Amino acid sequence: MPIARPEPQNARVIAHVDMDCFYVQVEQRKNPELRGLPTAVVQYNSWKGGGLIAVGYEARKFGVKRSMRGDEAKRICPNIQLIQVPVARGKADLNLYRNAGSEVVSILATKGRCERASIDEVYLDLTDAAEMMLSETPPEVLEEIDEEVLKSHVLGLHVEGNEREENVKEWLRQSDADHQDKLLACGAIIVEQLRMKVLYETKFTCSAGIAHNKMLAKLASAMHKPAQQTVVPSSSVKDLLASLPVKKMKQLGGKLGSSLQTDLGVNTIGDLLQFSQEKLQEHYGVNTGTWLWNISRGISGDAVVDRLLPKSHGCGKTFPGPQALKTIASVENWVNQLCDELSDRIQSDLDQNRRIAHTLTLHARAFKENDMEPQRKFPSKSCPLRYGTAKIQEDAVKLFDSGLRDFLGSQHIGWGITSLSIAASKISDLPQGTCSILKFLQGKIPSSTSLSGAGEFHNESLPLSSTVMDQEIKQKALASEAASNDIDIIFQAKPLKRIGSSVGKTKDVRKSSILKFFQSSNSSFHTMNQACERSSLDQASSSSFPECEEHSDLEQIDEQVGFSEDRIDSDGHHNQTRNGYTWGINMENIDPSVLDELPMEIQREIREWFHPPKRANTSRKGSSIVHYFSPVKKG
Ligand code: DCP
Repeated sequence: MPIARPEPQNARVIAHVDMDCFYVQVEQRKNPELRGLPTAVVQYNSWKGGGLIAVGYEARKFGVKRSMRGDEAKRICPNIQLIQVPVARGKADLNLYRNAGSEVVSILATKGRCERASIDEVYLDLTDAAEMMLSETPPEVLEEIDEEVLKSHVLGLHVEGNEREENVKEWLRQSDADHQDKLLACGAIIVEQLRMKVLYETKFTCSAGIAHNKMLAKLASAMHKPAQQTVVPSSSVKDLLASLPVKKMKQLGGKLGSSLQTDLGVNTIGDLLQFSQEKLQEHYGVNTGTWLWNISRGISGDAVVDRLLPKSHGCGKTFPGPQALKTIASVENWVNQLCDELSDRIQSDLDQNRRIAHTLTLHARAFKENDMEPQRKFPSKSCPLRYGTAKIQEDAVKLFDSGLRDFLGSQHIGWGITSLSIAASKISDLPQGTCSILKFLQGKIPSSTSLSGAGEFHNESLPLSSTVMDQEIKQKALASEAASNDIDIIFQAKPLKRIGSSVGKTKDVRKSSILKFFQSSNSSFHTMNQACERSSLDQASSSSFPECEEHSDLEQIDEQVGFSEDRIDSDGHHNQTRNGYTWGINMENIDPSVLDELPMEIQREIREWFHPPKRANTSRKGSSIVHYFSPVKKG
């Protein structure tokens, strides 16, 4: 659903930068002999020459389009060079293109807030840079303006033939323009500089739109391609939208756009102007109605989100027609391959960017054979993500099994899978300090002891259903899952012991920062451990099942992963208890240099353990954590 957001009060300068025929450019850079030749990149599946996924501009002149297959493209452009997308694990491998996109992003991100919107497009908020230019070196004082900036298209500016560049120059330098237009002029100069830098450093061309909001910038970037830029002054917005077909607007390509056409007779965005806000709200609800009213006037307050890295990682494969997968074995084979790729990607995200993903989701498209009822959708299923290829594969297969059970219900009929995809989402930064302390611990704790500790938390296996009856078990398992992923890795040198619920004083752990830290960093410890001890942990957790959920319940699942109690027992040991399990911590021998590597809030909390506020019946005898934290003392 679109969300209506009002424009902020002060004018912004937003750019949308989109690479030109991106995969083709990447292939041409790899093989410069292709430069200047009509070129297209085709899918892995080579049926009828393979489906075209990227078409170079030289080939477009012959009428070659993305919807064509290689054979058809060859018919209308016999010299076309068809390059097959790189292949790995039996499917397209997009890493070459992803990495090329990252090169571009790192250049674009130097001038302002940068949001990577897809593999080859980026939004930039250049407001600060434009304001600064306007106050320090406004275009009107510039002796010269780069020729490339003068090639900009300024919507609403009447330009003819040879005077075009002169007119653009005049527009850029007009001293009597309003502040908004002056900012856009600065934006145009900044974006051109960035585009030139991208070209110089990566050899890629890109096109851009420069406007006061994301919606208008995106519309504009596609207006003049390749290697050009388009500016949208406020005075041109009405004309731009008046003739824009509704389906061209982002979020209106689907059902909502169709409804506007059939139910309201609206064909262009400009047609929406005839409806009052109330009328639109009556038809589409308050939020969507307001959004429609706003966009018809070029109003869109969406912020450029600071994001250089993808929000999630996903990989999928389609199995059209006769290729549909009809046995569990064939599905497992593909799930395993997809998981293999996903695992590599989240691992390199972790290694390169120190980010961890928390949720694993499996989507599929399926059909039932001879099913007379209307086809049900195959439900998407999710579970907490455990790092390590084998675990991801194991969990994904279980998600599939669960989805298939729901899909088939009580029917015993044949089925087929026409597409499979898995995704790792809920990605967050690894907290500072986590890496080094875990490396330290890795070096100190023999893997065999880690097994004993982890094992105690992992022997509850779960049914995959998510019935209410299972809630309690589910909570335990999720907690257990979190424990195996997080804390028991740190405190695992000794087996966790069970203590009675009456031991010690209790406090609500939801208020505890260290527990919040452990909770929010969820699988990070597990992850780091994994890098060194994959196999031992696999063994340790082999009996645990992921609890899976329909996709819509992701939020709920994350909330359920938590701790139940946090205790100081009567011997002065700090005990963390979850679902009846606890471990004892005595702090007196913790090496302070190790503490320095923990996040500040955790350091504070642990230091408080060193010097706890006076309380009755607490002492600090009976160390156990010393074995895990101190590099010098053993046993
Ligand atoms: N892509 C794909 N399958 C699609 C659409 C696109 O694999 N159905 C890939 C190939 C494209 C890249 O994504 O090169 C970027 O897609 P764009 O829609 O931005 O198109 P191009 O960059 O190829 O061309 P243009 O210059 O028109 O933006």
